[in-house]
Amino acid sequence: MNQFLWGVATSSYQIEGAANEDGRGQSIWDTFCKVPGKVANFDNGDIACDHYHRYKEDLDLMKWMGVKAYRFSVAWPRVIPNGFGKINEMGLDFYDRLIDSLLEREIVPWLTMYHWDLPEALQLRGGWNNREIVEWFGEYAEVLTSRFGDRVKNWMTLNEPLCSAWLGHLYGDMAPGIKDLQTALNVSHNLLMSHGLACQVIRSNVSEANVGIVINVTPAVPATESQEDSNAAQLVDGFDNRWFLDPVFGRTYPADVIDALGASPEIHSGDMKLIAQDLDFLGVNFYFRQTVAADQNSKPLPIKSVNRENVQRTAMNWEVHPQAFEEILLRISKEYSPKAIYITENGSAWNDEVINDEIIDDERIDYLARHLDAMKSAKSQGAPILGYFAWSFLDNFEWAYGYEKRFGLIYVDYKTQIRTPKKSAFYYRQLLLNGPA
Ligand code: IFM
Repeated sequence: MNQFLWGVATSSYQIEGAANEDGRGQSIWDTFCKVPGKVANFDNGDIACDHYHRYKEDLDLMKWMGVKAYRFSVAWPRVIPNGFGKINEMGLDFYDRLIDSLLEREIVPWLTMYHWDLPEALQLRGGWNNREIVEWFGEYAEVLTSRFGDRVKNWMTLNEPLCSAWLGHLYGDMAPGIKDLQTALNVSHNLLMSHGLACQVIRSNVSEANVGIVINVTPAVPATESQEDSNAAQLVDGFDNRWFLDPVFGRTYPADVIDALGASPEIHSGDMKLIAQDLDFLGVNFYFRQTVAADQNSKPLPIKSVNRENVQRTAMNWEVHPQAFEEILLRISKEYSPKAIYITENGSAWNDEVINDEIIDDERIDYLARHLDAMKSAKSQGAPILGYFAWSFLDNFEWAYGYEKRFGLIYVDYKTQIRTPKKSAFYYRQLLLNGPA
């Protein structure tokens, strides 16, 4: 594991704050947070971890931890407040400072272009449901690559398109809070086409670029041995995993899912080719596995989630199952043959408590250790895994859960903004300093 890349990850809306400073435009999350009942405690990202002002202190902590790479995202409305057209130089300046400060500390920047904070101005024009967004995203990619491409070589187009499409447009649990199947399907397609175009822009503007997309994979297992439940698990796998992996790796959308939904995205000639770009790596985000059963009364798919009993669960109520991580890494390697895999997110939320200025988060350490073992095992069996980014560097705004759920290796006291490394941060540091076995 000598050349293995060890890092930490965050995203713009979850940590930056400074939502109304230096010309930043509004994002769909600023709007969504104001909708009653959508976000716990009416929390929002206005201040978050105040990383916009405290980034140097944060990068010093990263350096102390010994990480070699930092995965962050750019807030589209901070750099192009209306989504296209006029550029906000002050927004670009912030990321210049961030990137330069990383390089000064010999931490390699890994930049995600889109981690869910769409400019609200674009949402007013239909957002991801408007095919024109492919061009808007292309323009945004031009701006980022021409400004940062001299110093940033590792690029990720989208983070977890599933969440933008299904959680944002089918279930309505995330911004922009739409609940419509056809919209969600078109959104998934427009997201993936935007990814395709952005890859082309990166390749043409950045020398020696390392280009990928980040997909969250959630294995689905049947609740019982019945054929019906096994079919249900297969469908959920199709909807959650294959739907995004298949087209990115040159296939069509999964036919079994389209049949079961009785609906398909609006696909034009040439679209699938645009999506299927040659990638240098696949970013894999993994958190848990899901158990599902057949349910003929459920829509849009005849499936339901089942709460498996007597299993360990995180504060998100997600089942802890490292073996599922190993299995899906091996499956992705075998079925899609990515040139390289980076684990771009993996981590867990627990009910952390500060006692005598310490946070003893043994459950997080256990989760981390067992998932790293699973990853190493997949790697030793041939999965081309080249790096691991812990989610998350800091406690942060956990979307609909607000600040209630803490995923960080570093504890953030949101009243004082004091950062305190948890026991897991010391564990990760030790692991990186000793050079993991
Ligand atoms: O906090 C999120 C992140 O923004 C995307 N991946 C999952 C994390 C935990 O829910």
